[in-house]
Amino acid sequence: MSVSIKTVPTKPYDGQKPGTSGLRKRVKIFQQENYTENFIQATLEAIPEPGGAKGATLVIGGDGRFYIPEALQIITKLSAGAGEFYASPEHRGQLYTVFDVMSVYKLLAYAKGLSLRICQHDIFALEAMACRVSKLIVGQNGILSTPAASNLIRKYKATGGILLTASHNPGGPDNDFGIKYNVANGGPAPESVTNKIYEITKTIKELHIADIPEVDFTKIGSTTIGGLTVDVINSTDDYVELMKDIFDFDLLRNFFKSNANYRMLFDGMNGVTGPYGYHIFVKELGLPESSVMNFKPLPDFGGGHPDPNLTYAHDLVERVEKEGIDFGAASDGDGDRNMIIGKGAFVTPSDSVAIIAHYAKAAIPYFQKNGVHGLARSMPTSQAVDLVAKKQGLEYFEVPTGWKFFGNLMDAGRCSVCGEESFGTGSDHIREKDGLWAILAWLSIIAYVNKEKLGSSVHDVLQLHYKVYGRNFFSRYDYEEVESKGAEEMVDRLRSQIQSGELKGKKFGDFTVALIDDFEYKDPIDNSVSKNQGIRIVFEDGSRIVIRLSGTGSQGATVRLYVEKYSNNTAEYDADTQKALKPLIDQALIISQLKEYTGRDKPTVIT
Ligand code: G16
Repeated sequence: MSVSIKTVPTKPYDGQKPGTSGLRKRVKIFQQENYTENFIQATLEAIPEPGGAKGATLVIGGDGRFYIPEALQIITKLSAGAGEFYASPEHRGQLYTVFDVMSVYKLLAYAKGLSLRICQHDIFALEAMACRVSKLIVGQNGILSTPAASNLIRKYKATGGILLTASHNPGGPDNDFGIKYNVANGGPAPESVTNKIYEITKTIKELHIADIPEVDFTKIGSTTIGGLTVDVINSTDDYVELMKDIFDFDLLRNFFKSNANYRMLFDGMNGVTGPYGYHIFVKELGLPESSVMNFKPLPDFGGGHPDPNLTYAHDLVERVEKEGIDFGAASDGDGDRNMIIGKGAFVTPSDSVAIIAHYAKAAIPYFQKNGVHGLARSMPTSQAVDLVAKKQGLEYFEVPTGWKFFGNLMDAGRCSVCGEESFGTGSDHIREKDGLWAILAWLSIIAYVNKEKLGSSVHDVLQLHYKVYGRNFFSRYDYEEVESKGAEEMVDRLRSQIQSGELKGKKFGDFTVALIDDFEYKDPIDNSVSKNQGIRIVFEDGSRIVIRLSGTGSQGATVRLYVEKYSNNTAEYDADTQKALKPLIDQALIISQLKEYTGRDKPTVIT
């Protein structure tokens, strides 16, 4: 099939800088003329060497949100058109045919010394053929959870992937859309790539769009358009196969069978994990369909906010308490976050990673086979996992917020389990955090502790852990969509206090400041340095507060205030988190002057 490439003039848009995890904006912004096209073409151009987009295989999919169907067609047309752009920049603006197979044959014949006539047109064609994206692997209906996409990139040795998601942000015509690029290791692109994308978006002038009919992504199968192959695949199969390799599904099935009264409820929050959860819990583990709720991906997530925390997953929380369900779990819009609860028990993500690390080798076949080589957490995450690492004699790392920072450590074999306070938990089986993996890890732990002591609950697992390690009380206060100016001034003021050193040694209530800094991270593998990653105030008793601005919001600024206090007083292990942290939170508000700068006297979400 012959494909013609249209060269379309475009103009740069401001603000196409990818944040913590890709570009996230309101749908209406993405719908502006060429806004999405600019960003996609910039992404294709920024694909790292060797190779760049030339002959690339890209995994494409998203969380089912509004505007994905349109974005899929845009990606296909730009992928089919990208080659010409790279091949012949000096010929930009020309409209000509590429992938004319006859032209290519003629040129090859010419190269071999045969006397076939060849014209300039044929040379363009050959150049283009050598340079464009060669294959897209797309989840059926554009559905791929973020962890499933990471797995596919690794499994099929793809060049990278374009993920269409704004994660936990609400969807629909008036809400958010997002695009992020993942590299060959399956993880989010590092800053070197995202910065390059941003630079290209600032100067982009032309788009190179293949003039091809729309591709039908509803049907599984393979299509070839010019030199581009589009494989539409089943969205869940490869991922479920991976989970079956990692966990002992027979053991889990037997656990539920022999504990017929043990009830679990999974909330897909009408995000992408519904079909994956259904496949795993209902089809594989044999649980009744009533064990899964909100399992149909909807373009607007059913009007909900697909963020698995106590505020937004309130339907699940309510049902677990009301119906006395033993194990409750939820995942976010794109399936990389998770929340674990039990009757009367909420597992903070910080505790979750520590507990999974503690039981990894005992309860999960993947770690029995591969070992546990090191642990890691993001800076604001509580230090509970550090305690596990110390006890097990493992290396551990504190990285900035953003899953991309774990990638190098995992690739170097120095990190096996890691997590973030933002409901992200995962391991080196892929290079994204993985909501369903965390839920299966917890079910494996529950099955394991029940072997030792029948009837052990989520609450019991927490208490057992605190008895060994002590408890790191942790909470995060989010102030969403505040005015950016006030939020930035608040952070600037703290930064100037770091410079002046005026807070060091100062007493706030019962807390004396031991250290204040703006977190900086030097990657131990590639030595890259990431500065200004959050204000850290550590007190003499080891308690800490952290303040940073979110990199994932789409409107105004979101201030995140994190507080942590350690206790090894057994009498406190069952205490209410908010009560235990109140004195520290009060001081955090005084030190930051958050109310004065943002005008908010209450957070939007407390986790
Ligand atoms: C993304 C990143 C996470 C990060 C989270 C919150 O998660 O992948 O690493 O912890 O955002 O970031 P911020 O505090 O800057 O908003 P997700 O689930 O939104 O992709």
